[in-house]
Amino acid sequence: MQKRRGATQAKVPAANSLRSIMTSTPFSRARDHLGDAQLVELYRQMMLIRRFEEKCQEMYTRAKIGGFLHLYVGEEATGVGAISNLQPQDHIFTHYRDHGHAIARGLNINELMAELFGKDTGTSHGMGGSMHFADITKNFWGGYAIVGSHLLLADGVALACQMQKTNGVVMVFFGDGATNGGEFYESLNFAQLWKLPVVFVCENNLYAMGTPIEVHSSVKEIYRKASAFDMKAMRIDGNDLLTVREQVAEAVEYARSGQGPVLVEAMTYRFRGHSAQDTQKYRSKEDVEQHRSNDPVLIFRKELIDAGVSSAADIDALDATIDEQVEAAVRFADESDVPGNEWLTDSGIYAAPLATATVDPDLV
Ligand SMILES: Cc1ncc(C[n+]2csc(CCOP(=O)(O)OP(=O)(O)O)c2C)c(N)n1
Repeated sequence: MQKRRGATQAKVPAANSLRSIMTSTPFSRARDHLGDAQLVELYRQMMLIRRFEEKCQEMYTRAKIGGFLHLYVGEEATGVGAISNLQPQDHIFTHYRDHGHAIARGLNINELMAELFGKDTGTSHGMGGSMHFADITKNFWGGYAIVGSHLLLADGVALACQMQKTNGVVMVFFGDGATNGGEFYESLNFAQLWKLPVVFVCENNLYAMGTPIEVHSSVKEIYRKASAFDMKAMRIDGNDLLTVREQVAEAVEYARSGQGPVLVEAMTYRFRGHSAQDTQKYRSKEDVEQHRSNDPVLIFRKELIDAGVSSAADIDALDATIDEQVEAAVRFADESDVPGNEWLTDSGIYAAPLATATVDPDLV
């Protein structure tokens, strides 16, 4: 059988070996800057995402959750570190691997679990599911299943922020595979041309479904793709929470100050399959195990304990609280009702259209 073009090329280095060529934020510096309570809070968010998703996998296996389920396990440091830099007036768009971003933005986990269970109490009344988490009260615009499509929406909201002078920044998350589509180039071009306040965060987990990056992209260092548009870009260790936090802070500040967009390439790895149904024939168990030794949640946990920020007993207690919260979310989802039929006709997709919006003439 003929080999796929590019399949024999050298493997992309793992995130941990890239650490040596990327600036890593010293723990002590971050501690001085953030304080101990904030460090523990960042850990709490990562562990909440981890436990929530492990429970999702279990509930999927028990057929409590249907449809697709794309887990973020292994990539938590990128989402938590990046989103921790945002203000309430800022906006987030993301792709179908959206659980981590939603939790980091503070969406209610009871409502998120109910959304996965297809219940009326879910964030979208159970009609969006795993790939479409959203909460407009938190400027969390979703969860999009069509690869790359939401990058253009991010530009649109950033343009609104710019025109309305809200001082808001838009952060948009996507994978390495999305950077081969036309929407990626359109959105970068437009954002740079109009100096839109967008932080593009590419979560480079080395695979687009079962296709390794060396097979799907002619340029392996995604951040270099920004150079086609003279855009500021950086490649960072996405598994190092404090590095993500510090580097993305710079990107957010740059965008907020009106200097224009930034492309951040965060090197990371997903420990689970592309979706819950993935048999993962495209990578070896040994590869996955090697990356698991660079688990961002466990590494940060150890750093907190070693530095004396928190005792092992206190962290264990925090983990136990998180487990209880996740169990409570499952109970809440289980006991909630499914949406009624009125959703189809009164406010769902067959409802009468909204009144025509008026446009402020000062903005056009
Ligand atoms: C326009 C479009 N083409 C194809 C698909 C099918 N598809 C779903 S996920 C995916 C891979 C995307 O990989 P990547 O952007 O690297 O994100 P990751 O899943 O690794 O987080 C593809 C091709 C899709 N959803 N939308």
